[in-house]
Amino acid sequence: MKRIVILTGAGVSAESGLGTFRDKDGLWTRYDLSQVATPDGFARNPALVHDFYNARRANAMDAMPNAAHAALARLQAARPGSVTLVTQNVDDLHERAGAQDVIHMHGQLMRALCAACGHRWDAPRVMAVDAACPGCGKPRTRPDIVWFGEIPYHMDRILAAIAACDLFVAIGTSGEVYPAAGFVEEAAMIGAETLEINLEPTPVPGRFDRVIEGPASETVPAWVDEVLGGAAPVA
Ligand code: BV8
Repeated sequence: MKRIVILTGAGVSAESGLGTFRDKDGLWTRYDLSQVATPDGFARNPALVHDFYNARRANAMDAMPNAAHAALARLQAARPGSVTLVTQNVDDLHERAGAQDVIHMHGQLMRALCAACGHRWDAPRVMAVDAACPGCGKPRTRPDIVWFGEIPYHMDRILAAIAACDLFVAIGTSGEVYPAAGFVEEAAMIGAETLEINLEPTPVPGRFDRVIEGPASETVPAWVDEVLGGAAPVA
């Protein structure tokens, strides 16, 4: 049984209506990343950061998983214990499509974190700057999101899964943010096959053994059918 590690990015949620970051009208073209996705930005203007994440949380809550999310959940269910699903996304669409044990390396919109005591809890739909932490009572709440300059979550677990995998698949990610962008090299180094599924190939030619181009809601279900059904290769 092939051990598969899958890394998803914003492209897998694009067809659910959630914006990507670096596409033409992406989030980073409308917001200054340093103001809303860094610890300094939060220290300088926590209200702006909460507004940014409150808007994205509402979008995510109102969005529906798409066929790509459903196909990945189907693959996991068909291959229990053989599929590790890592996501850079902070939405919960993988879970709402039925995926289990999703590894959110950049945190989750639906979780809150206390900057004073480290307590975590389910985030309300709208978070406020002066909301008290349910743990310590201090008004230091923040979204449980990994910002630029912060250490991504679950790195040991992710690197261990990559070190033991037969196939690494990157779906809907521009491969510009590290350390996630370096996972494909880690996989290639231990001799795993590498596959990219993206609307258009990322700019580094030859970074992946194989590339399947097209919208995730079409290419991911077709790829999962190929893996499960032994259907003819998609591309
Ligand atoms: C860290 C939360 C130390 C916020 C995010 C070298 C080594 C280590 C670090 C660095 C390094 N060089 C630079 C750094 C620092 C920095 C970094 O990488 N900067 C970049 C900008 C150069 N990294 C960090 O600060 C990280 N921390 O390094 O700590 C360390 C070092 C080593 C080991 C451990 C610790 C922390 C990074 C996390 C930042 N937080 N998110 C939030 O979400 O609000 S990152 C942010 O970018 C999102 O999480 C997002 O998921 C992520 C990646 O973006 P993508 O998901 O790829 O989205 P993007 O828009 O870029 O691309 C969309 C893709 O989808 C495109 O390819 C498009 O073609 C495709 N697509 C579109 N539509 C579809 C589609 N595909 C299929 N179907 C479609 N329909």
